[in-house]
Amino acid sequence: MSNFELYGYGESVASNMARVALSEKNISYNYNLIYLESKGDHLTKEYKKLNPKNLVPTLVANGSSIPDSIQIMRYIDQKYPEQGELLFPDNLNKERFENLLDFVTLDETKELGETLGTTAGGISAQLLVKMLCKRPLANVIWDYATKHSIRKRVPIFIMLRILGKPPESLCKKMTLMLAKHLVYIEEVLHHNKPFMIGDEYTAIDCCMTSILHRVHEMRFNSVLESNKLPNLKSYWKAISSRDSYKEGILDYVTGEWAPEIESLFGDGPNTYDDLLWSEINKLLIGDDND
Ligand SMILES: N[C@@H](CCC(=O)N[C@@H](CS)C(=O)NCC(=O)O)C(=O)O
Repeated sequence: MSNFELYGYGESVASNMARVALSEKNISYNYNLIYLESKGDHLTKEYKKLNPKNLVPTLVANGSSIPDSIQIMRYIDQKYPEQGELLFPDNLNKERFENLLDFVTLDETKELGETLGTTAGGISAQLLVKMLCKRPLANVIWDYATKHSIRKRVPIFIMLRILGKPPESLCKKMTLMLAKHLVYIEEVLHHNKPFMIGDEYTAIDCCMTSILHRVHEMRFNSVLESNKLPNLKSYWKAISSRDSYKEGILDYVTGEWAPEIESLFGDGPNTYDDLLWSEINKLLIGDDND
């Protein structure tokens, strides 16, 4: 029997971050699937007691609840420093580490698109709406208006459900921000070392595994396989071949998204793939001219 209960959703960037970290630390847990937009399990009274923000993931460890992916990583790393990878090594440049970590976390206090972490959430807006549309409008309005703790999200969710798809301007903005942030990551990885911060695998790489999986899942995968971004290509190859990619992400996919992704893109790339590439090309030429 495990002492840990994890509450999460398969196709959730933050849940994937936490599960990759748990896998890297070789920690087993009982898993509780919390459906988000399609069912609203995160809005129940019971779940809110565990996570007052109504977000996933939450780890319950010996009766205490830890309601955030990065807090979960810090907790398990402190509790088991000797087990698996050390996710927060103390021999590194602390400021650089925290800045990069901040750039790759899914921080609900930041604007969508401001960082790579929030952009990973933003590029799946079409799927989020598809999930919301599985429920009657009245239920969505009632649940979000009366139960969601992050008040600023309430009108956004309701508006998206009414519209039935995200505004084109939002999808374009997220695509442009993705281009900018990925070109920055390409530069960060220019150090010719295997991981984001250098030779050590850290919490930043747990977050990056989840983010790049989302990029892949949303059919922007050509950016992860292109020689125009060679550092990103070899980095993705390295992190996606670790056991934690399968154990923390692939093994937990609910399957709710796959048919919707297919209905959006058929067997081709994301509708905004050309926009992504034209922005990346512009940014790369700009870098060459510097
Ligand atoms: N800072 C939090 C962010 C968690 C978060 O935003 N989770 C999303 C899924 S990836 C969520 O629960 N969304 C549900 C909602 O906003 O209603 C963490 O890293 O755990």
